Parts: sequence; C-alpha cells; structure tokens
Amino acid sequence: MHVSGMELDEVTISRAIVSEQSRVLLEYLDVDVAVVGGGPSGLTCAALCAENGLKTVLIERKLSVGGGMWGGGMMFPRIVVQDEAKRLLDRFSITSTQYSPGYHLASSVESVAKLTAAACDAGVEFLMLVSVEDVVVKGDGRVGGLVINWTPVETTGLHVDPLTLACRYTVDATGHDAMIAHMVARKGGDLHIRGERFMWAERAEAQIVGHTKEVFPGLVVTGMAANAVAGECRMGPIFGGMLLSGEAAARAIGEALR
Ligand code: 48F
Repeated sequence: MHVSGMELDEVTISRAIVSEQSRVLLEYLDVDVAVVGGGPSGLTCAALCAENGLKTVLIERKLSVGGGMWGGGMMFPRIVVQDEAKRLLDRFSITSTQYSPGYHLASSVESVAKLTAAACDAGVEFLMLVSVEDVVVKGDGRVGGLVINWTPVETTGLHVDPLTLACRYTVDATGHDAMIAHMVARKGGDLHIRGERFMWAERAEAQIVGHTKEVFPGLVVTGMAANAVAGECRMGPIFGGMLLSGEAAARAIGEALR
C-alpha cells in the first residue's frame, strides 16, 4: 500500500510507537502529580492540575479512562448534574439540558470524551493498562512515589517485579474501593478508612468536597474514594460531586505546591 508515493514500513511504525512511549515513560517517572484512576473525579483533577502548570500523569488500570461514568445509571448512558456543578459542565463544553429545576442532564459518553479531551489539551500524560500496586513512603513519612505494573501482570498473577515513579502529590481517584488509601492503611500508615455508607444522594453530594483533602502526607483523596475514606454515603448517577471534588483536589494541590 502506498501513501503519497511512500512505502509503509511496519518496523518504522513499531519504532515510532516504542521510542515515543519510552521517552514519555522516562520523562514521567518523576512528576508533580500522579492521579490514580481515570474516572470523572480523576480526569477533572488531572486536567485542572495540568492547566495550573503541574506536570501530571494519570494512571489507569483499564484500557480506557472514564471509570463509572460511561455506564450512566444502570447502563442508560445519561448522567445528572445539579446546579452547583453546572458551571463545570459548561467549562468543559459538555452539552446539558435542564430536566427540571436544579437537575441537568448530560450524555455520559460526551462527558467522558470532553473531560478526557480537556486533560489531553492541558498536557496530561496517560499510563494506560497500568495498575498502582503499592506506594513509596520513606523517612519523611510522605507518599513520595507509586509502585506500578502492567494490569495483565496483576490479573494473570505473573511473578514480575514492578517499577516505581516519584511524585510530589498522589491523588487517590480510584472510586469506591479507595485503593491507594487502603494500601497506605494496610502497610501501617496512620490513616483510618471508615468505609462507604448507604445511598443518600443529597448528603453524599453535599459532603464530598469537604472530604476531598490530604488524608496522609502527600496523598489527596477525591471522588468516591474521598467519601469512602470519610465514612460518607454514596450517591449513584448524579455526577456533580465528582466534578466538584476533582476541582477541589486540584485546588488543594495547587495551594500546597505554590
Ligand atoms: O470509579 P470511578 O469512576 O471513580 P470516581 O471518579 O467516580 C465514581 C463514579 O463513577 C460513580 C459514582 C458517582 O456517582 O458513584 O461510581 O470516584 O473511576 C475509578 C478509576 O480508577 C481505576 C479504575 O479502573 C477506574 O477507571 N483504578 C482503580 N484502582 C486502580 C485504578 C489502580 N490500583 N491503579 C490504577 N487505576
């Protein structure tokens, strides 16, 4: 096959991919912010950190970002956002319509796409199919790095040692499981995880920004991870709190690193 009279060489294609991603991986082994989890809160946080000029990497264990947003509510690909967060839909150019006063409807597919596009435009780098399996905590008592491995290594149980990256701040955006917070607590870090509570959308949404904070030196929690650590309720397919929490996490890190 000829494109513009040029012969395509498979090895050149391979070399381009491997050399560029190797360069990116080397460059991003030392970052300002490592966001773990590419759901709505993680994408929002990463996009805003990068917009603030911070070198930001987003680590996602799956093949695609978006987390629990794609599925909307029970696979109906629509999400609801309340008045308080409507400005964030607008900020990311996500189309919405008012369903009834205070309830704004958006497509979950468009929401994931536009949050992801904003993160890309801001300069976030993505490590896909990579799982965080542990944290680095040294004498200063801070989470100063993350231990990463390919997700298929984890899922197949292969005995392959991981690699490590350094970060000034880690964001636990891993959703309901609050994976990073659990890693810290399990290994003896002074972090008490209260565990997520019942469905109560009004309460969960009202409290989530308050729960978005540095819960252990160097570790900020956002999204459902923030509510899980705080012993707060869940909210189902209303997503305003996820966007507001991602924004609050980026703000907290920006202030801490200023
Ligand atoms: O679950 P998720 O979408 O987190 P979120 O931003 O949003 C929660 C909502 O989707 C929904 C809700 C809102 O009403 O309740 O559930 O808090 O996205 C979490 C992402 O983290 C990835 C996971 O694959 C998902 O995409 N993840 C989880 N553990 C790891 C990870 C890990 N150890 N390493 C890398 N990525």
